[in-house]
Amino acid sequence: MVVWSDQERKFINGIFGNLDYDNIGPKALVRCLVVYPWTLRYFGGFGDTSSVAAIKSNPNIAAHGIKVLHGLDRALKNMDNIKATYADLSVLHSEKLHVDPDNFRLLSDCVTIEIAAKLGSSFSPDMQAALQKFLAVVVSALGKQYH
Ligand code: HEG
Repeated sequence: MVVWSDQERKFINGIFGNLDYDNIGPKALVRCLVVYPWTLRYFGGFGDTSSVAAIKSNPNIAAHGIKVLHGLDRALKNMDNIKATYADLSVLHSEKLHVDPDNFRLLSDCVTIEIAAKLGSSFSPDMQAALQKFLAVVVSALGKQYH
């Protein structure tokens, strides 16, 4: 079981409590799709993704970025039981969507980068450590149904 210190909980709740989901969600997903273009394969039905400009201005991609980021809310509300919290979503991504689980980490790194870019110098190393620990637990839980 994952143990969270009071400081980690404070950092994580502080980051997400002040987060503009509608801004960071699309940016993180766009970054993932541009930097790791093979992740585009799951979004064939989302409309034009033929260039960086098209990906950036695609409303379906933006909406999905917001949805994914809100997908983290359930972990925030269940910090002490993240694995069970993602059981259904893990089954969906593995058995229905066939998303390669390596991609969870790529997207979560893009979330970290966008949060860092937004927070600038106030994004301290120990805040980053708490955020990346949180995202690593989410990634592990999402990958659970694969093994
Ligand atoms: Mg996934 C659907 C969350 C990574 C591709 N993703 C969803 C949904 C949520 C979610 C909440 C909606 C589920 C539903 O409709 O019931 N995704 C989520 C999280 C993370 C993640 C929290 C990791 C941080 N997803 C992820 C990655 C890919 C991917 C890395 C592909 C590279 N997700 C994907 C696709 C769908 C979802 C293709 C279905 C989209 C649709 O057809 O509407």
